[in-house]
Amino acid sequence: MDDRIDLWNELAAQLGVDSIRSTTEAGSGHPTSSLSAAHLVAVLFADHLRTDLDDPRSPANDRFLLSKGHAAPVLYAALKAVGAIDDATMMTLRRFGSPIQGHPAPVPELPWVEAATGSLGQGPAIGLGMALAMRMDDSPARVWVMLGDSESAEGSVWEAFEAASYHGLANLACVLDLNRLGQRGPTMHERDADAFLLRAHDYGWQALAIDGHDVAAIDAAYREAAEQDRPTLIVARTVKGHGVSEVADQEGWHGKAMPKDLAERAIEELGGVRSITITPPKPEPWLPPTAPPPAGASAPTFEDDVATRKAFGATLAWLAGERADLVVLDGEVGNSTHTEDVEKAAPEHFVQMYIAEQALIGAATGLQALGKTAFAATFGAFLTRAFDQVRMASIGRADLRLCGSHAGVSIGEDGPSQMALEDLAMFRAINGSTVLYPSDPYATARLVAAMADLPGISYLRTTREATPSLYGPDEDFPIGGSKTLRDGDDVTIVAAGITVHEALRGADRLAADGVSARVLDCYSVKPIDAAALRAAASDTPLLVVVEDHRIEGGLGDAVLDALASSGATAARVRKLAVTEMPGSGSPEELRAWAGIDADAIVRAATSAT
Ligand SMILES: Cc1ncc(C[n+]2csc(CCOP(=O)(O)OP(=O)(O)O)c2C)c(N)n1
Repeated sequence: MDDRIDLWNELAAQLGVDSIRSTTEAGSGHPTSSLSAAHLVAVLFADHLRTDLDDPRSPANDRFLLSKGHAAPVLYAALKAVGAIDDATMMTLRRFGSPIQGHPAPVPELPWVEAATGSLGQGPAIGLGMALAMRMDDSPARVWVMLGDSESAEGSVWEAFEAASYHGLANLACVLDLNRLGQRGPTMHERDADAFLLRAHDYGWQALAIDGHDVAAIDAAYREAAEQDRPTLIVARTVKGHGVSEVADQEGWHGKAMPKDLAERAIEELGGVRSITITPPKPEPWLPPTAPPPAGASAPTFEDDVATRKAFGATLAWLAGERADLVVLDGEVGNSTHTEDVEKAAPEHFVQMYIAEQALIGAATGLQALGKTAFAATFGAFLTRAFDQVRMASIGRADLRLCGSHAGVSIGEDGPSQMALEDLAMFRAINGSTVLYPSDPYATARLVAAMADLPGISYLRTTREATPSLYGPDEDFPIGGSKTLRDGDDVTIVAAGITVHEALRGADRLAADGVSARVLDCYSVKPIDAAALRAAASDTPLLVVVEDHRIEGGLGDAVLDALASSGATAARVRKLAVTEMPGSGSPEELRAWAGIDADAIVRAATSAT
């Protein structure tokens, strides 16, 4: 044991020294946040984080998530100590083109990092998703999440805590680095460990406090966490900048690299540069469960008028029988989004996350990191409150399938608090995203099935009200495509989702007046069918783009972007969209009020021709 204690202490000193070396070389970074966590990380990597270094993505491996992602130098130092990266690579911290970025991000060169962190408060929910994935596969692996104390003011931390105990995730532990200081000064609770212990107990966690620089106590706490029948919080009392007397426990040193002379003194005080290498413990032998064969059932068919949200649920329920890796998460609105169809048909593929959208997206991110095909759904309006989680998932190269129901003013009487009116803009802005907005059940079914195999962040927007089928079960809906539902050469009406039905009504009325209108169903808002739009712009003198979304950033802007980047066009473009604050009313009244119904389309088409 004494040998181990010496090793852990020496390793912690090395992690601290390496954090100082890399940040001083970079001229920026967070050495003091790394020093407070050095003993905690050293004991974890040396004796508790069971990892097959030859197979970093093995589902049998334990996972470590640095929720306080700014302490990345200590993570990179630990990866060096286990031989995953070399010293030279570690020393490229924060350099242009280096995989050793300022905050951890899962780039191909770093398979040991599986989620992006650095926007604080997100690690616990991602860890929860990973722990869920492990439990679904009966894996004996565990998840360790390291949190900052100032970070723990984030509500998203506590959303995840509550969900983790509700789901009985004994394979999840969080280590809270209670170093008293945040970015600009002391935290709300400073050294009050009880503030966190009591809260964790209330949330159904096992919780204990230790001295976060006493390696024997850390080891004992990690062992205890692994034996619990519930998730565990270890509150570790630490000192920010520990071991370096000139900065320890001092304000004003957060996020600052030490100048060279101070770094030299600090390294000397910590006992100098070391080159200890450690071999992490091996994971327990474990074989992934054999996936049941696909049921081979046919995709759902639809009769009468069916809302696209209903088709979404029916398609997922079918997919659950075809794909063992499918997991569907609900934000306690499954009877609205229709994910309840999955809960009924295949409860083992369903996870209830309740009204905690940040935890919903975080958990989906963790599930997909461990190989699950995760779909998450709630009202489109409510996904906006998890936009940062979506943004971070995209930085983390996550494959997320998201569905927002109750799009636009068309939800009617419930009023504006329930209306998704900014969601297209939000999801279009995500790097590499796919944004889909089907107008009928068959388009929905095809697009949902396609989403299951799409990389990156994909978003499906669904409609509350029932709409007639426009297509048959054999119609294809390639991503990036569109459908020409009417041909014409006086005007092109570009629509998606609910406004496709208004566009068809408008086109019929225009036809009666002798105006021939082309109707494009742009079910793929991103990527958009630029070729079809270019053709429309050269064939017809006017494009009327109509959408149930705010005028900023939605379909209209997608059309303009496509035309602008494809070169000049002779056609004029008019955007019909929501420009003022809606209230309650019937869907028809609200579409008329917003100027996005058939009448408005006819007016726009004829006043300009
Ligand atoms: C959501 C979010 N808000 C603000 C920041 C900026 N920020 C980076 S580190 C930090 C302080 C973190 O303090 P703490 O969690 O106590 O970690 P420590 O560095 O003290 O270990 C802040 C405010 C951020 N990265 N994410």
